[in-house]
Amino acid sequence: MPKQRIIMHIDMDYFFVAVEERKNPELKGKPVAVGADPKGGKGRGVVSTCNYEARKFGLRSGMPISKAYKLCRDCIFLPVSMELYVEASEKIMEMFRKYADKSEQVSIDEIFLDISSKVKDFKEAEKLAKKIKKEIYDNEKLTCSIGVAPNKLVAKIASDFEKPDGLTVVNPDRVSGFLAPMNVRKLWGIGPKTAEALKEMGIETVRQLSKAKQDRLIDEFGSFGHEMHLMSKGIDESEVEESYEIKSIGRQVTFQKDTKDKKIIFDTIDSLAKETHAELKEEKLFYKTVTLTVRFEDFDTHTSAKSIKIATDSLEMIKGMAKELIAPYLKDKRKIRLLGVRVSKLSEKEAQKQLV
Ligand code: DCP
Ligand code: CA
Ligand code: CA
Repeated sequence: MPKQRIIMHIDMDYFFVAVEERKNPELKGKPVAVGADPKGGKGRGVVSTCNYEARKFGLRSGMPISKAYKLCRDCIFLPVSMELYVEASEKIMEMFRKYADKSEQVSIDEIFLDISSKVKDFKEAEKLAKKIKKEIYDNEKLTCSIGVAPNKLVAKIASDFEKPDGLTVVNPDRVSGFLAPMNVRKLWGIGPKTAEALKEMGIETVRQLSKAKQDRLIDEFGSFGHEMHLMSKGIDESEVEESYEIKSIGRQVTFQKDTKDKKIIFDTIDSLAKETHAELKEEKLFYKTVTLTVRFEDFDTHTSAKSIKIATDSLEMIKGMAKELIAPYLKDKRKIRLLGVRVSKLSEKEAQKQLV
């Protein structure tokens, strides 16, 4: 029998607004939403998320901002500061990853950790989950909800079970009982349409689904019927797959003295490209986009980028593209203060090889 896996799923609580509250503690305890400007109820766009105080008024992610405004006039609406959330996310994710054999970040605020070899049993896993929650709170002043289970499917459902600031551990022998009373919508890939079709078959809960004949499900839903049958029994063998967290690699340098000297500029591009390329090779990655950053002596900063269709790991290409990108800036009267070279659209393989 394969070794019992222990999987943890962590999801941050009301993430965007939590980060806003941390920045401005006066927001705490008040209904707050992040999203488009409601413009007195006439604004367009949607709510990205809101805190639990705002949820009491019925506000939800994805809700039109005009409707949110009608539901709660006193709600504080903030614009989306994506960079702020990305920065917070990167820090938190790095903290989580160190506890896992393998990790898989699935969105800006959630991650799966395979902790099978890091802990002896589910009791130890629970202790680790508490430790992680404390560490995130102490260091980042943010709360999260954690689910621990024998697989990803159940861990994800468990993290949602006692939100916010929750911790739910589902031992292997508790899996069936845990899932049984839940609505089938909790399972992966079962959206409103599938749920409606199941309802017509008299199936609303996971327990009812687990009792349905597999053949009947396959007749109705094809191969997904088979997956549904497995999920209803709490079976999910999908692995925690390391995803590449590295989004870009680059180097920049501020000159000792602002310069317009072409030789110095080109030599600097060459050495920035070389360092960037070395890290790229180390990570065994390929890129499609090269971005150049130029800051002039008056701090006016420009970035421009060039992309190629097929991913490569060529050093010459980084140098060449960066030099093409610098050309228009060399015509400027001002001296250059800082130069940066960055590669992005990273992948693990060359595009050509991916086709095979
Ligand atoms: N988000 C978004 N638009 C959506 C849903 C989410 O912009 N329709 C963003 C804002 C959220 C973040 O993604 O803060 C994470 O989404 P979650 O679904 O995990 O929701 P929250 O973290 O906001 O709340 P919860 O406490 O329910 O997890
Ligand atoms: Ca969340
Ligand atoms: Ca989430």
